[in-house]
Amino acid sequence: MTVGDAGFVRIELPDAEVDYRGGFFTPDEARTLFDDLHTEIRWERHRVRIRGREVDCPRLSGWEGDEAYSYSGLTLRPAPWTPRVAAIRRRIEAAAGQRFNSVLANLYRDGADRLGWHADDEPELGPAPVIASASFGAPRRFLLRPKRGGAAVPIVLEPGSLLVMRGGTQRHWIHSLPPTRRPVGPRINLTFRRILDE
Ligand SMILES: O=C(O)CCC(=O)C(=O)O
Ligand SMILES: [Mn+2]
Repeated sequence: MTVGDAGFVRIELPDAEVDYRGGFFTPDEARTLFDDLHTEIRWERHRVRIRGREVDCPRLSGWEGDEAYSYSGLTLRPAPWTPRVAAIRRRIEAAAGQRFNSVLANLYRDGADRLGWHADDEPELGPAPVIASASFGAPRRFLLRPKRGGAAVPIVLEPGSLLVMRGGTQRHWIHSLPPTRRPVGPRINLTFRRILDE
């Protein structure tokens, strides 16, 4: 592992660029932001289409941004930026060196809430999407696994941390947020993305 610009640690994975920075937000900021985001985001139970069947997602989600976005067969109409999320976006843009025009927020209410294996590789994100993921609340294990097969690599996403995935990460790897039997409190995650123009 190497510590690079702005305190990011490079997680060395073949054909991927994954950088992690713990303490991107101070513990105080992270606690306050958790409470504010919990109250201010328009949380909904999204439904996705899996093998032709619509099912409830095992978590709550909110979408903010400039453009509509399709995700697992559904088109999401974003809510306007809340001032808090817009301010977080500016800070993350400066650290990641990338502009974002949308964010998917996830609320994992307890250890049963989860997100299955996927890549953020929708065509409208372009060939090498930059995804910046901020975490608040309970720490949870995030897994990355090569698409061609192989062992999963765990990263514990601590509250106040920022994870940035770029380059070939979405093309060559999938990721998930597995459930846990340990008693854990709620966690909020914001994943900033850039939807490219047609
Ligand atoms: O909750 C997380 O850390 C992962 C979120 C994610 O992968 C997504 O929203 O696409
Ligand atoms: Mn994802």
